[in-house]
Amino acid sequence: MQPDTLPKPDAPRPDPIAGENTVAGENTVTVLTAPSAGAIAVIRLEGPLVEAALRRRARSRSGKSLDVPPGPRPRLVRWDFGGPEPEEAVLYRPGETLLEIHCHGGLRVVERLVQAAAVDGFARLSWQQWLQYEERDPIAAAARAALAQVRTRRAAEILLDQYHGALRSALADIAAALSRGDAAAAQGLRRLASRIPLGLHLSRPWRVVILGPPNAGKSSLINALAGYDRALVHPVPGTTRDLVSAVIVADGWPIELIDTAGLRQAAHPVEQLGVRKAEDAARNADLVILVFDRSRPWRAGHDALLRRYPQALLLHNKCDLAAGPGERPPGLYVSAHRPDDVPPILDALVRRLVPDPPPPGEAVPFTEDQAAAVKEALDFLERQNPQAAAARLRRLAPATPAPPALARPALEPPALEPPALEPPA
Ligand SMILES: Nc1nc2c(ncn2[C@@H]2O[C@H](COP(=O)(O)OP(=O)(O)OP(=O)(O)O)[C@@H](O)[C@H]2O)c(=O)[nH]1
Ligand SMILES: [Mg+2]
Repeated sequence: MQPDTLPKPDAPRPDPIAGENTVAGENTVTVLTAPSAGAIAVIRLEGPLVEAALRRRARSRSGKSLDVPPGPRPRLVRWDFGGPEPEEAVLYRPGETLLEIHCHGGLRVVERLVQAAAVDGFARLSWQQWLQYEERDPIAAAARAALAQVRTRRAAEILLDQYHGALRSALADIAAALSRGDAAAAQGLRRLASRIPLGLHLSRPWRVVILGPPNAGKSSLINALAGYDRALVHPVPGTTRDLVSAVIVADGWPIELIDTAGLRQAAHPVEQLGVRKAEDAARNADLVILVFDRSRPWRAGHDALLRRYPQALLLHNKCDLAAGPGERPPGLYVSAHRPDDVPPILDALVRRLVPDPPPPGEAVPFTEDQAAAVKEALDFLERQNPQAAAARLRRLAPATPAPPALARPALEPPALEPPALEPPA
């Protein structure tokens, strides 16, 4: 039998991972839809207090109290959340202690319904916390959370592979091979580590910073690559001052392009600030593109830039014009004014960022925690300690996917003192 009285605020909470329920014994409220305004929001109530909340808040059109037994059929009700007018909602109650409220997706409506649930004794659980309970496998939980952030289908496919077990089984295989003293383990572990940069970028675009002398055509290039006029273009050198970014997709990978102020000893203090910002952005970039104006003479200062950014991808721009004097280092010869030059630039970008894309089903670590664990395991192995390496990997993916390794999320206490509900009829 389900308890029907509200918990005392200081009552000890039961262990959330003791039972089969996602948060056994706990009363929680979670917004399952995206944290922004939408047409419909889904609010999930879970716990022994669901029945009491229903009795308190579910009303018919005429305002009568409604019985909503568990079952597959959704019910259209008016949800009396304590406001001037009850809110129309569709209720779905798949189990005794589970209730989904599908209501208007306006931010205020959602917040007021959540607050009403808090008054009824339900603690707020973020969707990320809810996933950790819901998914007993921490890698699957992390994959689902990351999937909510991805921008491209290709990134989503890789995360879905990890959700379905690619990373989990690779970790288990490598750990077993390490324990056996199998030499193949080292290779597997190195391969996994080599996937880390890609994995961390699946839900966070690569950052590519476009640098070069003033007037080289940097802003024209970001516009050409983005496919729209993102940045101001002007014949006067020193036009761009702040960082201007555009997120694009190239070959299925999310890439943030950042246009910058032309690099020169600027006299104007605002331009100086822009140059400093450009250099800071380049320090944190995954790749720098250096753009030079091919119609102008090649200068010693350009060589200095090459030495400063030796890994940069070089573009010699304005190739539709006559070439300026001077021998140039190898690079791509392009024109920001020629649409046909865009695909080869994107190809070159992608080859630099993802030189070896993973085949379908390949294991890819995709969170900072996973990356750290793989790197630590590699460290242990290099220090001739394969058993410690295996143990580190096993901690990342416990053999039985029960989540005792998960820290129990801190639950917010109910916002207000919960009023008593009537005892069951
Ligand atoms: N003919 C030709 N002109 C170009 C090309 N790319 C840019 N331009 C012109 O060069 C001038 C400067 O272009 P921008 O894109 O503003 O150059 P920038 O490097 O962003 O300049 P700053 O922001 O001042 O550093 C503009 O008049 C552009 O139209 C090109 O490939 N061919
Ligand atoms: Mg510019």
